[in-house]
Amino acid sequence: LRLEVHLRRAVEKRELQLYYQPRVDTKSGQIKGMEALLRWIHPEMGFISPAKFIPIAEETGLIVTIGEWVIREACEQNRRWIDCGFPPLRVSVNVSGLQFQQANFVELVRSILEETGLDPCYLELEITENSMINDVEDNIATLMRLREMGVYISIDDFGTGYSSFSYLKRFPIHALKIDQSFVRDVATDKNNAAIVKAIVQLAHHMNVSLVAEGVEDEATFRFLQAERCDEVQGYFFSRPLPAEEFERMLAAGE
Ligand code: G
Ligand code: G
Ligand code: MN
Ligand code: NA
Repeated sequence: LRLEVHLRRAVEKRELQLYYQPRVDTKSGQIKGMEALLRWIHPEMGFISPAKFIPIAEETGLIVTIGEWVIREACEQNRRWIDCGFPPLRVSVNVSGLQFQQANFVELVRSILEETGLDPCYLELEITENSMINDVEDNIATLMRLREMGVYISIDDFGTGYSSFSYLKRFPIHALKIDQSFVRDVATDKNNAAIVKAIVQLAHHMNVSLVAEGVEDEATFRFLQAERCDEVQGYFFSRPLPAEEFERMLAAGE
C-alpha cells in the first residue's frame, strides 16, 4: 500500500520515464519501430520494475492516468524524432485493459494525436488478449474506430491469454506479438519451434504481421528469419534504452 502512495506522486513528480526498444525488420535488419516501455525511478527506492507496479496501478485504477501520460509522452517523443529528420518510425505503447475499456479511450487517442501532430500511422497500440475477452462486441467496435483513425493495433503476449480463434478472426488488427515464452529456446526446444512455426503461418494467412519478442541470441534470430517472422525484438538487438540513448543509436545508424 505504501507503493500505491508513492505511485500516485510518481506521475506529478516526473519519476516515470519511457524507455524505447527497437523493433527490427527480420529481412533487412533495419529498425522498423520501437516499443515504449514504462520505467519508474524512485529517488530513494531506485528502479522499480513495471512487473511490480503495473499490477498496483491496475488495481487502484491509477493505470488510466499513467497510461494517458504514456501515450502522450510516446507521441510527443516520436513527433520530435520525426521533426529532427530521422526516418519516421512507428512507436508502440502497451495499453492495459482498464485503460482500453474507458468510454473516452478513442477520443483520448484522437486528441493526443491532434495535440502532438503525430500522424496516426506512427502510433501502434499493444493490447493483450485478456484485455479484450470481456465485452467483445464493444471492444471490436473500439478497435474498428482506432483502425479507421489510422492507428495500428497489435495483440501483445499472443498465445498466453484466454482468447479463442473465434475472437481472433474478428479482431481488426495489424500484428500479433508472439509471447517471449515461446520465442525463448526456439532453436532447441521442439515444442516452442512447432508453436512459433504455426503462429507465423496463422498470422500470414490472416494477413497480419508477426513480431517475435525476447530474441536474445543469434540462433533464435536465424530460426525466426528462416520461418519468415516479420519483425524481431529483444536483447540480441538492443535492451530498452532511455530516449537520449535510443536517439544516439538512430543517429549512428544513419
Ligand atoms: O519492460 P518490462 O519487461 O520490464 O515490462 C514488464 C511488463 O510491464 C510487461 O508486461 C510490459 O508489457 C508492461 N509494461 C511496460 N510498460 C508499460 C506501459 O506503459 N503500460 C502498461 N500497461 N504496461 C507496460
Ligand atoms: O509484455 P510486454 O511484451 O510488453 O513486455 C516486454 C518486456 O520484455 C519488457 O519489460 C522488456 O524490457 C522485456 N524484454 C525485451 N526484450 C527482452 C529480451 O530479449 N529478453 C527478456 N528476458 N526480456 C525482454
Ligand atoms: Mn508489449
Ligand atoms: Na509481450
